[in-house]
Order: sequence, then C-alpha cells, then structure tokens
Amino acid sequence: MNIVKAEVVVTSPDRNFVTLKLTTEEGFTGLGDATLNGRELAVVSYLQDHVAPLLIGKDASRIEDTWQFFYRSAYWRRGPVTMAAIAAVDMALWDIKGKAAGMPVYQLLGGASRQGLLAYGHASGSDIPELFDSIRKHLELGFRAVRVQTGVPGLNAIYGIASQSKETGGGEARYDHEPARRGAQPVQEDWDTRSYLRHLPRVFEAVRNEFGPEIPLLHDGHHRMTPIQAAQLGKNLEPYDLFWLEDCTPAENQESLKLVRQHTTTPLAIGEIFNTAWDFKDLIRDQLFDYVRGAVTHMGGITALKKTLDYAAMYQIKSGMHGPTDISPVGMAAAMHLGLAIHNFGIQEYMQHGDRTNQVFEQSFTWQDGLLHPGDKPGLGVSLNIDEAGKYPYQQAYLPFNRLADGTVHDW
Ligand code: CS2
Ligand code: MG
Repeated sequence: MNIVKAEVVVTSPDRNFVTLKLTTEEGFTGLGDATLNGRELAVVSYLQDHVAPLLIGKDASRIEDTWQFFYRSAYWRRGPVTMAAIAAVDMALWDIKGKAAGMPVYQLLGGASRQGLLAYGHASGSDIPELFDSIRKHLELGFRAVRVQTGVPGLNAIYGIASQSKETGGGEARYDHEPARRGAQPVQEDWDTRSYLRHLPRVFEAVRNEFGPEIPLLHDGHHRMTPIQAAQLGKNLEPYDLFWLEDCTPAENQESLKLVRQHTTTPLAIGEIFNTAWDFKDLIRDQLFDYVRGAVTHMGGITALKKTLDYAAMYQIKSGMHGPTDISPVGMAAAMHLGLAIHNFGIQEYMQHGDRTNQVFEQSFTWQDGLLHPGDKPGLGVSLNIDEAGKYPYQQAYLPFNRLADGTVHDW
C-alpha cells in the first residue's frame, strides 16, 4: 500500500481550491482538501516542496504515524498553512483506507450515530426586508436552521451580506456567497461596533416576530468585538434564544471568553481559525464555549479534529464544523463523515457550492429534509474531474479587511 504519486491540483471554478491527490502502488487514490482562503498558494508550496517528496514510498495504511511524522518532523509546527497541508494528507489517507476496505469513512470511524446531519445556511440581507426574503428562501431550500447576518445602518460594505458583494464589485455572481474577492488587492470594508451593537437586537426581535420562536438562529460576530462588547451583545440577544453566537471576540486571548461567559447564557461557538487541539484545550477544560467551529481542512484532518471533539465531548461541548464555500467538497465530505460518526455532533454549516464546483468535484452526499448525509460510497465519496478542473486556473483572490471610520485596521 505504498504511495507512488502525490499531486497538488489547484482549480478555481467558483473560487480557488487546493486538492491533494495520492495514488498507491495498487492504484487506490485518495483526495484531501488543502484550501486556505486567500493564502492558497502558500499551502501549494508547502505540499509540493516539503510534503509530496516525503510521501513517496510511505505506507498509506499508516494514518496516525504519517500524521505524527508530518506534525513532529517539520520541527516548526502548528499554524494554518502547515495544518492545512497535514489535513489534506490525512483526508487522502482516510479516503484510500475506505476504498481499500470497501467502506465509507464514517463506518471506519465507528459507524453512524444519527440518520443525518442538521445543517444551517447563510441567510443575509442589507436590510430587514431583504433578510426576511433570504430566510424564506433558505426555508424553501429545506434548511431547518439559518445564520442571520444583516447590514448595519451607516456602514456601506460589511461581512456576510451576500447581495453586497455584487454591489461592491465582488466579481462574478457566484462570489455573492463567497467572502473572498478575485483581484490583486484585498477589498476594504468598513466597521463600527457601537452601531452594530445598537442594531443587532432589533434585527433578531424582528426575525423572531416574523418567523417565530422555534427556528434555530445563529449569528457570526466574526472576531470584531472586545470581550465586554461580546458580553453586552450576548446578554442583549438572550430574549431571542440564539442557537449560537459565533466568534464573538478574537480568541487568541484565551482569557477573553471567561469575561463573556460571566455575563451571558447565549451559547458560544468558537474556533474556525484555530488549527490544532492546543488552541481549544483550555477553552474546553474551562467550558468557556459550546460548539467547536474547527474544520477538518484547517484542523489537521479527520484524525486531529476527532481527537479534539472527543475531548470536547467530556465537557458536553458539541461540533459546529466550519462549512463555507471555501471548504471544498472534499473537506465538506470529510466533515460529514466525521459528524455522522461522533456522538457529540451539534450542527453543520452548509453554504452550498456553485454549479461549476460541483462539476469539478463529483460528490455522493445527500441533502434532504434539512439533513446532510455523506453517502455510502467507499472512502470520502468525492472524485475530482481533472479535465473539468483544468478549465479553471487559479485566480488571485483575497478576503476583505476592515478599517474603522478613523482609518484604523480592525478585525474583519
Ligand atoms: C465565516 C466564513 O462561514 C463562516 O462562519 O466565518 O465565511 C469565513 O468568513 C470564511 O470562511 C473565511 O474564508
Ligand atoms: Mg464564522
């Protein structure tokens, strides 16, 4: 079962994706998602220059040992680039193992713990009427849970509003669901936390009045608030019973959530930009949040994220795996297999890829009655159409950045 080929495939159907493809001497192939939005080429180099040459001749069946080799032998460890590269290797090896065993990966992880995976979609609007239309559209698409993001009066372009990206020259229509923008420079957006804090409770009051108390509502603070501002927002949103408030404050400061937790019972989700269990360890131990936002693609793969989620399970913390369009169909499939198998599954983000992406990546997952299922094809259940992929060369694209009214750069 030795690896004889390691290929890095870069394609940009609806957005840039980086995929690692491994082939064994028996002809088994495995895919891994290595996409790091806005820094894709850094991972391409890490894989091509430092990982692929070391993979040739390695036994593909030794998943844990390969993970430990690439994590420890590099000496320089952790970080988004390294861990996305290791994640791609790990996913590809699980894909191969499933194909060799003739089983979907979730069976190798212990089998299904539920019928399907509750998913949430991204409802958004520049104003409340547009937001209501977007929520209705997501309900018609079958979503049983929605993330709510709106514009803020007085701010021109802010994160998470699908329609705005067209207005701000966000590139092709598909980019209205993708925070990155194609181009040689990041797009500047604006921000003002006090305006946002004043506005958001009104938005959720309107949504609850319109759609009722049952539908799970999520909101992404996207790292922009200080801890006390996050505490204020969490407290002010309590009457609207959110499923979660996400990334309410930058989490490098691992003390910050202690202050938030003291002031609010609004459930917290954190960690989509974390890349190892160490980033989560103390936050889990101190029970400072409720949902692990880590993605298989950013957290070093299935092997590493499962260990983190198993530790989180001891504190009744659940999964809330990151699933925007910059997680490729391979990364999404890996998340679905892991989410189906673990006991402490919470919810799965599902932004739905574009048509061109779905032609490049042939997938076997199902989406029915608001639930996702990875399917039962051996391995991860995704194949890469290399000819289709070749039609869409890489295009430079960056995530936006924020400046405050006085010009200060602010977390985006
Ligand atoms: C967001 C993402 O989906 C989310 O929760 O935080 O859209 C995030 O902005 C992008 O994944 C960044 O690449
Ligand atoms: Mg987020």
